[in-house]
Amino acid sequence: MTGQGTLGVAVIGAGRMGADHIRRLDRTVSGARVAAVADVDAERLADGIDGCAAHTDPAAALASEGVNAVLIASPGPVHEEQLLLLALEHGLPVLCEKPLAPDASSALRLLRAESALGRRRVQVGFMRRYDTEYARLKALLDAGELGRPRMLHCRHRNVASPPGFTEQMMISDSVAHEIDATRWLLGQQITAVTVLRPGSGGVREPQLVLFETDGGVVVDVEIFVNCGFGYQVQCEAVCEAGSARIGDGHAMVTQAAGRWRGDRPGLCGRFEDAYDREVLQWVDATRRGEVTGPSVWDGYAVAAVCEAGVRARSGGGRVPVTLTGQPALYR
Ligand code: ISE
Repeated sequence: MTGQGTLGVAVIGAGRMGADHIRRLDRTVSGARVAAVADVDAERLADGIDGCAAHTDPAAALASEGVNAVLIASPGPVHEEQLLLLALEHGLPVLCEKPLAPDASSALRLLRAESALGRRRVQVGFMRRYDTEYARLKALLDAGELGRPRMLHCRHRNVASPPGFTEQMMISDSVAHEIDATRWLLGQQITAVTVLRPGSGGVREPQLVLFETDGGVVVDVEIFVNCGFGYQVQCEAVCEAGSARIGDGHAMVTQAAGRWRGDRPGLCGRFEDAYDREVLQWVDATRRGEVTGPSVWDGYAVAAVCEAGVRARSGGGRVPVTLTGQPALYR
């Protein structure tokens, strides 16, 4: 689709993220409508949305009237099959929630399939790039005012992880954001990963994940997915001539009885705007016939670093990351 008309989006998979995107497309983002939903709970989710078809089968949702783009929010392991069918066989533009694929070889197959097509169809949902604070930090680093970056110190803390969240997912689901943010902020590739797991026993956290980049920058990430005290995502860039930190955010500061207090937003509050901006920009670009956001190459590079991180976590020490050559389509 190019230019005019409302984008009819089929949302595939309507768990927490998918349901959130359905609401966003229906109520917040202009220029698009939810034309179909595919999920076991599709009837309920489509209820009340004008002209929205409900299916359990993604292929049936795709065939619904008025569908000309797809938002995939299903679990990572089924992304390859759905992307190959939807984006690469039917040529539909897709916004695919992270992870692009559960492992590097699956991501590599998608990379090869899209580059054989010779045209970008897929955007990967690394939404931190759409966060105002991250964007300001990136602009500052790009401007070079602080000199070259030497280190990034990142903290990623969740109040509690959902049921079924494994230790491996601390890397593939949570640190995946810092992997993408590191590559994007620095414009460099991650070349090695080390994971330190202090303590002993079952799920050991917080853990420290270290990246080395091809530009000589070292990045540390504290990942703590059951910290119990608040959602915190911080990043401090230490450069040759200064440092800059984001993520200290608080919604309101109260002063009373000789004390001050700041309220910390939760996951949705913290990144709500970023998700809105991500989906809005995807809709706008898709209507112009373009794909502008994080690419399948980014999704593949993150998957490769995650895989190295998972090996490093299970006793692999310092694990190097080797990427395949970057296809011309993504340069
Ligand atoms: C979750 O999948 C997210 O994307 C959140 O942004 C992150 O904070 C959380 O750790 C992940 O599990």
